[in-house]
Amino acid sequence: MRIVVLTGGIGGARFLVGVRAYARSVGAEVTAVVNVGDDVRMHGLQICPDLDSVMYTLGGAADPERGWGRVGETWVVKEELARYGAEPSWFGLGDKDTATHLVRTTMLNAGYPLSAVTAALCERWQPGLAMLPATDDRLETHVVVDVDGERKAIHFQEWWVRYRGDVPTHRFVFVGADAAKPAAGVLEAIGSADVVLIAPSNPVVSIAPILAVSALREAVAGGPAPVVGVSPIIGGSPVRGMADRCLATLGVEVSAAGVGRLYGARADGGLLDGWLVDDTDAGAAVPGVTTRAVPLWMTDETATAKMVEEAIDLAGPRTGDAERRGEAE
Ligand code: FO1
Repeated sequence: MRIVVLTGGIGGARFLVGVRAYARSVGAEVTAVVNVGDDVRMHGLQICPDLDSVMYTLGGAADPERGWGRVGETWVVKEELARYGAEPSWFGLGDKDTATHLVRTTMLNAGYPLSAVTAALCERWQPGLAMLPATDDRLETHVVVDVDGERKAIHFQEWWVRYRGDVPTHRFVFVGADAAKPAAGVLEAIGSADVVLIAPSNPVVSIAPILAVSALREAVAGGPAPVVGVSPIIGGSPVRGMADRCLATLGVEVSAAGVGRLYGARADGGLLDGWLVDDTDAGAAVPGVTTRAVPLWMTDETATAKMVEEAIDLAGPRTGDAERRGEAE
C-alpha cells in the first residue's frame, strides 16, 4: 500500500510518527508532502520550519516541550547576533539547528532544488518515510495585518512569532503560489497513492499553502486515491497552535465540522471522501463526506497509529483492493 500525507506544523509531524508506525506494521510506503509556506530567509539562511519539524521529530531529535527545533539545543549564535544588534531579534535560531540551515542554504545556493536538499539532510536523520516539500519553488505565507496604524503584509513567521497572531488580521496570502509547481516526485507519489491523508495540521497555514499549488491540488482532488482528512479541532479548540485564530480570520467556525466543510466533499469540487473527527465531535456532519468519530488525541505512537488505521479503514475498499493488487504483483 502507498500512503501520501499532506502535512505541516508540529501536529503534522506528530501524526507522521503514527503513520510511520502503522505503515511498518502493514508493510506500506509513505510519502509526506510538507508545507513550505512557513519557510523564511533570516540572517542569510533558508529556514524550513515544517520540513525540519518532520525531520527532527521522525529522527528522534525534536525538542518535545518547545515543539520546534532540536532537543538539547544551545543558543550561543542567537546571543552573539543579539550583541551585534542583528535583526530580526524576535526569531531564535539554535546552534544545532543553525547547522541544518547552513547545509541547506549552501546546497540551495549551489543550485540544488529543495527536494534534493531535503533528501540529503534526511540521509542523516533517516525519517523512515519519503519527505518532499510541496514545491521546489518559492512559496511563502504572508499575512495582511494592521500594525502601528498601518495595513501591510508581513511574513507568517513575523505574524506568529513576533506578534503571536495577536494583531488585527485580514487575510493570508500564499506568495508565489500562482507560479509554483509541485516539487519533483510529488505528482508521481499522489498519482500512485492508494490513499491520501490530510494530517490534523492547521488547515489555513499548513494545508492551504500546499493546496495553493494548483497542479498539486488537482492531483489530489481529481486523483484515483481516496482522500481522508483528520480533524485538527477537538471539541471546538485546536489540538495545538493557532488554528482558531486562522479560522476566525477566514470566518470559518472553529469546529471539526467547520474545518471539514472548509475542505469540502470531493463530489462537490472539494477534497474529502472521509473525515475523521474525535469522539467529542461525533455529531459533526460534512455534506457528501463519510464522517467517523474515534479518539483523536495523539498521546503516544500507539494511539496515533490507531487513528491512522481508522483513517485508512475509512478510505474504504478501494484501499483494500490496491493492497490486494500489490500482493498479487
Ligand atoms: N517559534 C517561536 O515561537 N519562536 C522562535 O523563535 C522560533 C524560531 C524557529 C526557528 C526555526 C524553526 O524551524 C522554527 C522556529 N519556530 C519558532 C517555530 C515556528 O515559528 C512555527 O511554530 C512553525 O512555523 C509553525 O509550524
